[in-house]
Amino acid sequence: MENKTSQSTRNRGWLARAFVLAAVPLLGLTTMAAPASAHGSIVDPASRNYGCWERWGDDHLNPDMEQEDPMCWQAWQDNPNAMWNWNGLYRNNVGGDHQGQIPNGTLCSGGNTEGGRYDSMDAVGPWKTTDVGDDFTLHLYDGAQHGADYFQVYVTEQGFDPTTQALGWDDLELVERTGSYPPAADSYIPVSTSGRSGHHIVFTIWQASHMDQVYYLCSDVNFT
Ligand SMILES: [Cu+2]
Repeated sequence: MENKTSQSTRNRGWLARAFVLAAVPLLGLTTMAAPASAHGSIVDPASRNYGCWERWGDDHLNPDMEQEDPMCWQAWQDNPNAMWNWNGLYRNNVGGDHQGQIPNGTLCSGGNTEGGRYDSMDAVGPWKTTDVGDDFTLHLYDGAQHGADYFQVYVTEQGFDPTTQALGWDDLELVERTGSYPPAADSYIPVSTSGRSGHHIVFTIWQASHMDQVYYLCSDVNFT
């Protein structure tokens, strides 16, 4: 009896190890996949899909996510590639006509770009926020080092409620338009705002320099 129990314990231990070993190459592939399609995103305050990737990328099947982080949950359910390709939320050949090409209600998905891969980013609800003050700095991480012709940074007007309202152009105030940035892995964009409190959306347009490629990035913040 004793032997049998310890045999069965050993077997379970072996099975658990085998499972971990089997999972490691899969994780490796996922990690390897990112640089191949590497572009970039706002990593602080985190864009919606970067935040969901950062918080849950190594644990995205955890059912606790549904309660703890429901907006990430719906995003992972909708299409995990929105997170694995957190750096690929862009449109090409927009010709500077951002408002014409990105309809209201689709700003956070770049106008349903990439065949709708990022549509879950437009979902309305309690996205996790990053605390900021009136003056804060956006951090763009760009593995491809495209540089920028400019960044345009918008913040939702006070009174807009991201947890109940779909985001449209009329909800936004332009708070920063920069000049060009040289190619770099890390770029920083200082922003000054006033008169806001609570949950807001920071909407960043990154016009890359290597070609007409534009990134549309929603970051949820909490003005403290
Ligand atoms: Cu790119």
